[in-house]
Amino acid sequence: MKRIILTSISIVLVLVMTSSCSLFGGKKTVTSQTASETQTVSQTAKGDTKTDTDTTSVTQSTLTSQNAAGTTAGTTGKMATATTTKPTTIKAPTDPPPMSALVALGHNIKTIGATVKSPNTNTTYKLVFIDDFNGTALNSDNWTVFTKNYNAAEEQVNIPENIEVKGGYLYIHGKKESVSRSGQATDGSWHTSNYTGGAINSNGKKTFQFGRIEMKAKMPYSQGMWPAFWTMGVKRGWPWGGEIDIVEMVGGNDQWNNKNRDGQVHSGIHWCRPEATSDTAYSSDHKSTGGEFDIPERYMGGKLADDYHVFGVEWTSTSMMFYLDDVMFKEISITDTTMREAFFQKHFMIINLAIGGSWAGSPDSHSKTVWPQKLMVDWVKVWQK
Ligand SMILES: [Ca+2]
Repeated sequence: MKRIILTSISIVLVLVMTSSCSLFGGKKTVTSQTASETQTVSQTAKGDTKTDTDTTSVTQSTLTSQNAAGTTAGTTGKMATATTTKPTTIKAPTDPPPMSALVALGHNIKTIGATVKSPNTNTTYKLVFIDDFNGTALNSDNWTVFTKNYNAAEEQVNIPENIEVKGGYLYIHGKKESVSRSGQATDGSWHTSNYTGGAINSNGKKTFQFGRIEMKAKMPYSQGMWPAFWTMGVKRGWPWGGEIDIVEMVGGNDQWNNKNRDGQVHSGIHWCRPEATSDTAYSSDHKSTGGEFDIPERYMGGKLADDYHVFGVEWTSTSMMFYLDDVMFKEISITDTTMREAFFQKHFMIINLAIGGSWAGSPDSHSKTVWPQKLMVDWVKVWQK
């Protein structure tokens, strides 16, 4: 939801506000080193209160994922059998991450041509792209540093100095600086800010149509952070070319009393019909849909920033399946004729850390912002048939 312009922001806000409470919509059994434990969790959201008993069985060093049936509205039911088991709180962050926590579906595979089998479609996919962010600089064969703001509502200035590759990770830093800088957005508008973020994209370098596109990363957190891993089509500008938001997160709280957004993933798509003119493409012809996923730890104060996660989309000729750590939480059909251009062309990837804006809210606006912040990416992978 990056290239939204002011006239379409309300659509996004309505989407966010009316989204269903997918509380505990998914479940993971995270294996670690401790014994079984039972935990009772109470939660309140959008008027609903429910109590769940959390029973976690622990085995050795594997991670399995399931979705609880019936809790993910709008999906088409490729979920595993529902159970009442939910995960224990994921362990406190370690840096670098414990690879044993993510062993499913080729998370450790780094060899081009190696295969995995999708749990969503049973399709066998080959690894066709990986950037493991080794070395000491961004690989310019894959990425370009982008210094404009994709959305004019973003408050930060994107600077190259905030893009860092070190120790096998890409860092995109988010800072509050002592000096004010000038920055420009893609719509040509200028702004000044003490906040700095960063962005990279693979436009003209690495582009893909269909497959599984994944990022393993640790999110930033707190008010105003707006990290995202997303794509846009190469053939036409936005929104004709389409947008796939593999993951977005807006940190802190918001004005609708939505607490601890640091534990909530947003995914979705934007598009318009190919025949739309520029008079309507950004307004009445702009379409978007998506879904949210709350990590179970959200209601115990847990954040995406507490650990590394794999954020991905499986993009086929008929649907987009969004998943977190291999748990699919939202499937969107792309068979609608208005989508025949947007999602049937190659897309390039974008990783960025924006700050502020109408959706995220300004730093310190609804809760305290913690500085500095960073989006920390272990790898990006693309798998295709
Ligand atoms: Ca890495």
